[in-house]
Amino acid sequence: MDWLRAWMMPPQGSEFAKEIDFVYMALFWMSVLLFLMIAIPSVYFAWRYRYKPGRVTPHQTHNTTLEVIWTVGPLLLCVGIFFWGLNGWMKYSVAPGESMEISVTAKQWLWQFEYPDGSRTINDIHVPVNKPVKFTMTSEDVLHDFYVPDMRVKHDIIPGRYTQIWFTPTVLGPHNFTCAEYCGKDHSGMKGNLTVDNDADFAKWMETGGTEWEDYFNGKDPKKTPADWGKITYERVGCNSCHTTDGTKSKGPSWKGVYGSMVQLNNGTSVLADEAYIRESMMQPQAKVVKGFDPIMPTFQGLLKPNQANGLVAYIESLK
Ligand code: HEC
Ligand SMILES: [Cu+2]
Repeated sequence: MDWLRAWMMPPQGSEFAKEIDFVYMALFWMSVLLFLMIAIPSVYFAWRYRYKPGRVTPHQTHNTTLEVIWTVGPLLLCVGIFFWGLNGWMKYSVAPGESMEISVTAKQWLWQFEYPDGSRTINDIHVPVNKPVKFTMTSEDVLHDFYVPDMRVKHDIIPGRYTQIWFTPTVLGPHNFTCAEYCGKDHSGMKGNLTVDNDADFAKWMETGGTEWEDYFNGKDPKKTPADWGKITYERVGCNSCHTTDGTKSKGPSWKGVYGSMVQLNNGTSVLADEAYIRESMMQPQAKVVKGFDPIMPTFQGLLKPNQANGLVAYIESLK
């Protein structure tokens, strides 16, 4: 009966999909069976005991055996189905600890995603195959609902609250997701694409990150180089409050022309500004202090996601 399932349901893209379809099809066939068990005798009896002049209906009180069977039988069936469903629900509700976490912010009428490394995307999700992924979701405005049919997951998103879903994708390639809670004028356009990648493609995708949200709203090209990410990070985490990129001295030295130059330090020595030096300056700024400046730069150890730190290095490198 696989053809029937395939015809009734979207493709199966996750481990949940198989289990949920199995429960669903079992309930479907039970319903078909019960329907036939009631409908066929009803039609038959209506014909068999139809009105005939002179036919007298015998007096019936009850039949204890029959009544016990048709009460206890369905009762056991329902209790069984309840525990079956509960078991699935428990699994569905609690994500495994090793899940990759993606934050979801829904708003009228688009989806914003943020990855553990700080990459952000709009209406576009990439996940690695066969690894559990957890979505922590909230809304900026009204009720929305995150629905990924192929994965058989769906959950309300509520402003001011966080809800979660998770799944383990098993089928490579594109899958759809959509908003499943009417949320206003463009609700029907609130959808996007989830791509399940193999590990190599996923790593490659993570390196470039996704669409920057602000750019998306300004209608700009979503593809970014690491240096582009560095420029965004420079502004976002506040390096720009002490560093300029045009050669002007601020609270800290300008980044223009630093990369590859010999930097004079306050201890009288000098050092080549290579990638290692730039990284050390971000993570342990007091290790080597530039001559003529106070050691006021805070450490960014633990505050920068890997893709942000890589981006900053690339950005500084690009400022010839
Ligand atoms: C509160 C001000 C302040 C902030 C914010 C700040 N820096 Fe600095 N930074 C300095 C100062 C002052 C120096 C020079 C003294 C020293 O080396 O510690 C410096 C030095 C550096 C150097 C070495 C530059 C050279 O000419 O050799 C690098 C690289 C650097 N910072 C990167 C960063 C990055 C990346 C960020 C943001 C993630 C950042 N800084 C944020 C104040 C700041
Ligand atoms: Cu919506």
